[in-house]
Amino acid sequence: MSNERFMTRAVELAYKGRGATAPNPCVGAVLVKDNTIVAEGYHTQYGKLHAERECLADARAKGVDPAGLTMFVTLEPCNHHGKTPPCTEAIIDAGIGKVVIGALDPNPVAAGGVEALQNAGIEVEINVCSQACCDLIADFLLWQTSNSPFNIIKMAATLDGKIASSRRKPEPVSGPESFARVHQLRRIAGAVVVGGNTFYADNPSLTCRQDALPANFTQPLGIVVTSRLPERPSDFTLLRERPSQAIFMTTEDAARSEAADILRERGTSVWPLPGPQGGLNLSIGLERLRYDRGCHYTLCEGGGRFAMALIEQGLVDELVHFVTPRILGDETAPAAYSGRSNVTMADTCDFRIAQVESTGVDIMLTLRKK
Ligand code: AOF
Ligand code: ZN
Repeated sequence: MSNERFMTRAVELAYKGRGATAPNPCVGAVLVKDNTIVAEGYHTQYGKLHAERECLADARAKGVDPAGLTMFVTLEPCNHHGKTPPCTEAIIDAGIGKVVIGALDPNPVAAGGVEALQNAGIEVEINVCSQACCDLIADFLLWQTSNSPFNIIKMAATLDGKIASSRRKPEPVSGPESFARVHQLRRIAGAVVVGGNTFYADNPSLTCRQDALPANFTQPLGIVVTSRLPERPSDFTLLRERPSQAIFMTTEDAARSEAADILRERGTSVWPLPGPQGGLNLSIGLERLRYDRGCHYTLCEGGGRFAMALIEQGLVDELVHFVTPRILGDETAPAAYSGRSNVTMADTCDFRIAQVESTGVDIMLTLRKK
């Protein structure tokens, strides 16, 4: 196996911790002997052992002597005493011969690992699969440098880019495997956000529905972004079943209305958002979700206009787009991204494909801003 294959496995392991490590990064590590992976580890949860120590513990449990072996780790080993002692120490003490690193640590407090390892006589190679390893910690970088949650947009569309039939009934577009992946995203999300059109047309519950949810699992908050507040909250599943976990982000005028008071009496929050000409400044709403409600990840679902508004406002850190091999062929059916007019190819919003996965009969594209 090549360096890239080993690092790809480390990246895959790291993603298992996604959601649980916030606001720290997801990190994965593998130990290689004679061109074979002999031990693996990843950072499972905030405050717990780092990936490198998990990997060394796995080696010990399997009776593997790490001395002289090569460790592949997605992030530069930390060189500081934080919640855990420096990983550089553990690597040096274990007698590791070589360390291959995916991305350097952007956290100035923990950085310096490369130098510490080299000073101890360990061979170090950096930037192996660096794009994948940087993508892996894009959330961590954002949390360190801004007040925003990491915002994921989810979209599922037919080959012709449609998200529903023109009857707008809430029918599944993609297959069950894609649906399961969406619920994995809802599981890590502190809040699931939809636009008013989707809320009124689909009456969504915005919950994570998975078989193996832990008993203490907290459902994501349900957020509705709309200038129009519901008059009869009890008509809606979200507001009937968990009113205090729902938040309406709306105009300053609507937030002063009687409908807003009715919602508040039932325990639902109504947050006014500033915005010119009826448009809402969503970045303020998202930041408030992180700061008032501790949401590290937000998941925006549903609504082609809503998705386009987010993209135009630069509020997409990750776009998860499912393509299902079906064609509607109806121009009047709603499109995955809509609401603009008179645009030319010079005005496109451009992305880079970071990952392509098969989810049953569908394809799941993970896209990043270019
Ligand atoms: C992690 N997991 O596997 C690695 C990290 O507060 P601490 O002690 O957990 O340290 C967090 C810092 O350690 C983090 O900012 C990052 O720079 C570095 N590496 N962190 O949470 C890991 N390897
Ligand atoms: Zn560490």
